[in-house]
Amino acid sequence: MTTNQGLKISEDEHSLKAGERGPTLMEDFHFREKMTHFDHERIPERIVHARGNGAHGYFEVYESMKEYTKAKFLQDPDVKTPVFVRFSTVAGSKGSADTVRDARGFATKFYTEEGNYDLVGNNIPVFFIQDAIKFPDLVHSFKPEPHNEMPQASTAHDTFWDFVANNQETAHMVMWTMSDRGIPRSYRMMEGFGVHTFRFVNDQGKARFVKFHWKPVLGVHSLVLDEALTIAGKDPDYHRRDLWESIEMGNYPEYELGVQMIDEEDEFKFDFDILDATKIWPEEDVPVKIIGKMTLNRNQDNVFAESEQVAFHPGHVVPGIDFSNDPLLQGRLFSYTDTQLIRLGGPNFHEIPINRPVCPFHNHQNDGYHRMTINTGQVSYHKNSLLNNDPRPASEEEGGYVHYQEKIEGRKVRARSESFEDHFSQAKLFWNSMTESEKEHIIGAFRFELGKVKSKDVQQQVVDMFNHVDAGLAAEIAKGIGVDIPVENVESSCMKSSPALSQENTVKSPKTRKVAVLLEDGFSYVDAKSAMEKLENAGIVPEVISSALGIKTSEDGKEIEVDKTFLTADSVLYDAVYVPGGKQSAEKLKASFDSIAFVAHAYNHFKAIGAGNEGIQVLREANINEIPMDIEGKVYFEKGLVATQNVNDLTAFSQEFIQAITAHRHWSRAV
Ligand code: HDE
Repeated sequence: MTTNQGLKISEDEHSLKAGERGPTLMEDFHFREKMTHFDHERIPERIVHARGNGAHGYFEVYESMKEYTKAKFLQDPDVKTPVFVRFSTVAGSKGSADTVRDARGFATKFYTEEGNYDLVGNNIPVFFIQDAIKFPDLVHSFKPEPHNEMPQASTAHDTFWDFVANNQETAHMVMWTMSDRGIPRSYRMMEGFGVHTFRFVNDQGKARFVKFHWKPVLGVHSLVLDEALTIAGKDPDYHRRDLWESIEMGNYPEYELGVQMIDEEDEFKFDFDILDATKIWPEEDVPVKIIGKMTLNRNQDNVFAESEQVAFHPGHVVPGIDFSNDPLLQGRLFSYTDTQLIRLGGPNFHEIPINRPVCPFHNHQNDGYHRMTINTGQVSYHKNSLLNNDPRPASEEEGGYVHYQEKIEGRKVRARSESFEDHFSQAKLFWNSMTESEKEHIIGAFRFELGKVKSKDVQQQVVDMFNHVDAGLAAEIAKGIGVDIPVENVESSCMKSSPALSQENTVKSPKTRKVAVLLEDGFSYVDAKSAMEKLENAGIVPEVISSALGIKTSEDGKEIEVDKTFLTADSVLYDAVYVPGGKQSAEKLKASFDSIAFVAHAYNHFKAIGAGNEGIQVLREANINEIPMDIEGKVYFEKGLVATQNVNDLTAFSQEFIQAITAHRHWSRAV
């Protein structure tokens, strides 16, 4: 151990004192250095997206995208481009819970040989507002209210909904945040979207409009609201833990990159403006071309050095990727560098290891706070003769970035195009695309959020606003929060739906799902062990939960180690529950409030539940009575409940159970 000057430290537990019981001396440089450094450990948290965590990985393109873009990292399937991804919530502080209802940030830094490219996206493909000048207002409205700093990490309060009702361009994104997308099951199971319209430019100079999509290989899955709220207390780190543990276990998160492209000539062919960030390009109209895959395979070494200090910026582009005139994007292009200057303390944040390009970089920018590199020599300006004009700009052929020469004509006005005026058609499109259970969740979310709003007037304004989306939705919200059901018929006439928007149509996979196996002494070893092995073979992760840590012994004297207890675990932290047989074990579980609550909550949260032999009685004790008494020698499978009685071979049971887990949730279950 040394001081920061490299001096070896002989002692690190006692400050230097005048006598053993005397005052500390000013000359104690070691104490002063240690304490001063500690006093300065914090930097300002991000104004939005403060709560986040990341991982390293790589990106590979499936086939050359030369026809569409000259971006080097999209040319060669043999090239692995290193990436760092930071996932985040938007509203909460750095220490807030992961599972709050919110959009999630999904920011990717590609360390390409042509410089860093940042795709700074969200898990929702649209945004609340259309023009960046409104961003400070939006953020002020959803942050804790200034007079009492409440509530934390939540939009369920008056100012946010007042903003919504008075800025109705928010309608579409509000539908998304009130949907299941607002409470993802895992960072590994959510989509990412670049949101804005960007441009691809190929080496012939031909440009196309492009939108970026990340599609998780495990599909898009969510929690239910009650579960998300409980997890916020039981494990506020739920999403970062899930990401960390998956990578540690070798279950590397994977996302395919997709692009939607529109030819420049087709810019005006749509019934929405493609520059409007409150609009999607429905996938059925503009297909998503899958072009590559990102794999996250390495956890960070130090969260501060990496997640906290990483500086993303939508303006970090490479040749072949350019901007559009989306007024939200244009404003972002200013804001991100500006925020890093205060957050990271000066203009040299590109020298922080996580932000450093992997290719060489040199220019005449010098000095400033925290300069790391030592610029040598006499010359720090361009053009010069003393250094033979070095470094000099590169031509386009040499890889120099040349902005796409879009022809612009117009008058300077503070205005918005009329083509940005329709706020409700796509909100309705989203609603039309939901299944019945997804619609119920949206209604429930509105009732929860607006139920916490104190102003009756704001509540009524919001209901009246969403009457423009769907009269049935507005009426259901109104009933739940005790305001008037609107009578005016102003519902959007949009009849379209987009199956790609419903999570019911997503990829379903059992891989990496967590199953709690509840048992006590006297459990059936065959039930527990052989089912667990089969689950593991399907990529599922079972954990044994019991009343105490240590070893549990089966009815035939075999041992199993307990992973967690009813005190340290909870059903909300698992995707499914399994109760193996064994008379003594089942009796003890039946007599315990904790184990009964565990099973009952899993049932109420629509999760797969498996039970073998006496384990079925534990389900009955939890008031789960669907499983008939006479399943002797058979496997029962209905609404995510899978049970078996006196069957020697658990293959069929395990297969059904795995299928039930794969389904994610069983909405047909009446709760
Ligand atoms: Fe951001 N946003 N944003 N944003 N944003 C920030 O930059 C901003 C927007 C997004 O993990 C800030 O470094 C403006 C849309 C992510 O480090 C700040 C506008 C989308 C992250 C900022 C938007 C995003 C940020 C705060 C309206 C999805 C976290 C700290 C024009 C496409 C990145 C920081 C990370 C962070 C400004 C809207 C995504 C203040 C002005 C739309 C994922 O610069």
